[in-house]
Amino acid sequence: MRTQVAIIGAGPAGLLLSHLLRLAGVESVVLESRSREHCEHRIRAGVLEQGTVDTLNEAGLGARMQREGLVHHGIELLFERKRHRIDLTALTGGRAITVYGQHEVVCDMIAAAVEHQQQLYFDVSEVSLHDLTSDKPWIQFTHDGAVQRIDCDYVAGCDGFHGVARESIPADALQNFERIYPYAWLGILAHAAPTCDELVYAHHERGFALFSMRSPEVTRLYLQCRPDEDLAQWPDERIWAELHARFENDEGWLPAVGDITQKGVTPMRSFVCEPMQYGRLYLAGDAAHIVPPTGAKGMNLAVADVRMLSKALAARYREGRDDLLAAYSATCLERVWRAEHFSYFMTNMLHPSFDDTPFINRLKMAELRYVAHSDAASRMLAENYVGLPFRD
Ligand code: RFL
Ligand code: PHB
Repeated sequence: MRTQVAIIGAGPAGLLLSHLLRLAGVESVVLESRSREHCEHRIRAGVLEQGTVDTLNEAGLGARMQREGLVHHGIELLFERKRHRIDLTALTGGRAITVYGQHEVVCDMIAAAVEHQQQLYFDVSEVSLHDLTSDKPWIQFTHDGAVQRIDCDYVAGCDGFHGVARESIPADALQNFERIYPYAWLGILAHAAPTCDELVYAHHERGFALFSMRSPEVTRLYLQCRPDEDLAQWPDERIWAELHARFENDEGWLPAVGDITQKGVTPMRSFVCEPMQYGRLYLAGDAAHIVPPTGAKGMNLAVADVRMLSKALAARYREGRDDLLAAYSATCLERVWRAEHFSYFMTNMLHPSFDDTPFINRLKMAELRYVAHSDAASRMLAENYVGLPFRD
C-alpha cells in the first residue's frame, strides 16, 4: 500500500485530520487498533470550543452537531453554598461553547469517512513505525491476520497517550513534562433531564463535583475521588448522596436522580512532550499532550493541532512549501502550554486536596471569590474557557 499521509489512531485527531486532508486534496490512510463500535461508544469529553465548532462546520462535519449540540453562553461556579455565573458570551465579545459528546463527533466523522470512501482500517494490531528520519517512512501492521506495509511521505501520530507513535521516538530526542494529580474523577452518565441549562463546577470541602449534560434527557456528572478508587465501593445510592452533599446550596438546586448507565474513573494528568515532531512523524492530540479535564480542553487541543497540521501538509503538497511543517511543533506548543496552564489553574482552584494546608485552602477560596466577583478575573477565565482564537 502507498499513501501520502499515514495516520495512526481514529480518535478526534486522526479522523479530523483525514477529513481536512481530503478537502485539501491530500491522500491518507487511518489505522485504528480498536473496533469501530468501540470508538463510537467511548464516553469522553463534552465541551466544544467555538473554534472547534467552526472547524467542524467548515469541514462539512457539523450538520448533526448544529441540530443536537447544546449552545451554552455561561458556566456556573458553586462554592460557599452559592452559584456564581460566568457570562462567557458577554465577557468574550459573543463567543460560546457547544456541549456535544466527543463520541458523537467521532460517529459523525466515521460516517462521513465511509461516505467519502476514505481509507479507514479498524482492528489493526502490531503497528510499528519505520525510517521516520528518512524521506520514505513506512508503517507495518497486522489486519485480518495478514501483515501489511504502508509506504508514505509523512506519518501523523494521533494514537493518544498510550499509543505507539510517541514511543517510536528515541528518548533522547524528546523532552517530557509531567504532573500527576493526587486525585481523579469518578464520572457517570445518568438517564435524567438536566436541571440546569449550564455546567456547574462545584468546590466543596468534601471534594470537587461537576454537573454537565449530553442531551435534554442525559446528565453527565463527576465527583473528585482517589486515583485508585474502587468502583465497587460506589453503589448508585452512594454516588447520588455524595453528589447531593457536594452540590448543596442555599437555593436548593440539585441534579435530578436517574438510572446510571455508565460509570468510570478518569485519572488526572498534565503532560507535554517537546517537540511534537521527529523526522517525518508529527504528533497530534493526546499523543503529544494531556490536560486534566477541568478546563475541558483535551479534545479542543487535538482539533487545533490537526487543523494546523492539515494546513502545513496542504502547503507542502500544493505549493511545495515546508515552512509551516517546520513551524508545526512550535506553533502548536504555544497554544498547548496556554491550555496546560489554564487546566492546571482550574484544577488547583476547584479541587481541595488531602495535602492542602489551611493556608492553601484559604488561598483557593480567595481565588474562587476573585474569579466570581472581579470583571478582569472572570474575563480571564471566560476567554480561556471558550478558547483563544486561531492565529492562522
Ligand atoms: P484519542 O481519542 O485517545 O484517540 C486515539 C486513538 O488511537 C487509537 N490507538 C491506536 N491505533 C492504532 N495503533 C495503536 N498502537 C494505537 N494506540 C491507540 C486509540 O484506540 C484511539 O482510538 O486521542 P485524540 O484523537 O488525540 O483525542 C483526544 C481526546 O480524546 C482527549 O483529549 C479527550 O477525550 C480528553 N478528555 C476530555 N477532554 C475534554 O476536553 N473534556 C472532557 O470532558 C474530557 N473527558 C477525556 C475525558 C479523556 C478521557 N480518557 C482518555 C480516559 C474523559 C476520559 C475518560
Ligand atoms: C463533560 O461534559 O464530560 C465535561 C464538561 C466539562 C469539563 C469536563 C467534562 O470540564
